[in-house]
Amino acid sequence: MIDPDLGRILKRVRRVVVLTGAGVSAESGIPTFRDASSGLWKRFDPESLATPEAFQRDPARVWEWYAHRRAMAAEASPNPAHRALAEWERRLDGCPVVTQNVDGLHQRAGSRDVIELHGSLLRSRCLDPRHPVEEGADAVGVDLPPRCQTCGGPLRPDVVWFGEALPAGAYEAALAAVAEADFLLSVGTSSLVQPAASLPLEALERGVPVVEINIEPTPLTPVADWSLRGTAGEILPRLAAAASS
Ligand code: BJW
Repeated sequence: MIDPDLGRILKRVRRVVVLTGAGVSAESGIPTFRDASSGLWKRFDPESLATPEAFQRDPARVWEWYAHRRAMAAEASPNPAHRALAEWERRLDGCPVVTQNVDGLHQRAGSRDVIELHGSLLRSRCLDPRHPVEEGADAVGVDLPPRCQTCGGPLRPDVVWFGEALPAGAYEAALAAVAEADFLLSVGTSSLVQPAASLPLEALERGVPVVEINIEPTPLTPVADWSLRGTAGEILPRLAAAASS
């Protein structure tokens, strides 16, 4: 049951900006980062894997983790949450998806306007930024780390590790999307990692309604206009349907 006030707002929205995190892909079978029972980082210590220093120390170990996650992403399919957003985009004037996920599932569901804040698992790049990014490089079954076709140096996943800057222009594009939106949804993110976690706060400062969808409370919960408790795959299709009814 959707709150009647929220239902009324949904019927009027024309441009929705959606911030997504690992929880959106959980129902596709991809473990989240910080969930107590299934979080990827209970089995793999993030500090030893998702930093540039870790890669310098032991690139093969870091690649092992990413090769495992690439294989998981390749086997996964978009779930009802990804599909609801792609369908919603077709009916609105705009529905940019600002994602912290690196699995490519929004694009595979059909979303066309996707801003990847933390890069993509599906690409690799040389430590030398002048060398071309390699699409779809497959780290499975090759000696790790895979090697740059230009210089033979070690490739790294084209993702953003802690302490690294976001891809050029990505955060600015996300801020511009927030500035143009009349509604912001924050879905399946723990709202802990900056600067992504600041986007809903930017929207609130502009008076744009903010709705959170999460199975657990987060630091955004007390300030969001609505915080809907449940899975993205259950709630997003209902919100999208309410918007078009
Ligand atoms: C469901 C569900 C279902 C489950 N339905 N919901 C102190 C203060 C402020 C900032 C900092 C600080 N110290 C350091 C920083 C900066 C740092 C940061 O934010 N750290 C915090 C941890 C404190 N940030 C950075 O370093 C960023 N860069 C930066 O700041 O650069 C500055 C700079 C400028 C110029 C030059 C140089 C530097 C970069 C951050 C990069 C984050 N990278 C990672 C790895 C990406 C690659 C990879 O995938 O391996 O990104 S870390 C990890 O966290 C990953 C995620 O995208 C990101 C966010 O996680 P997310 O998506 O929220 O997942 P979870 O697991 O945390 O939460 C899942 C949620 O879903 C939970 O709430 C569940 O309840 C819910 N859920 N199932 C709905 N079915």
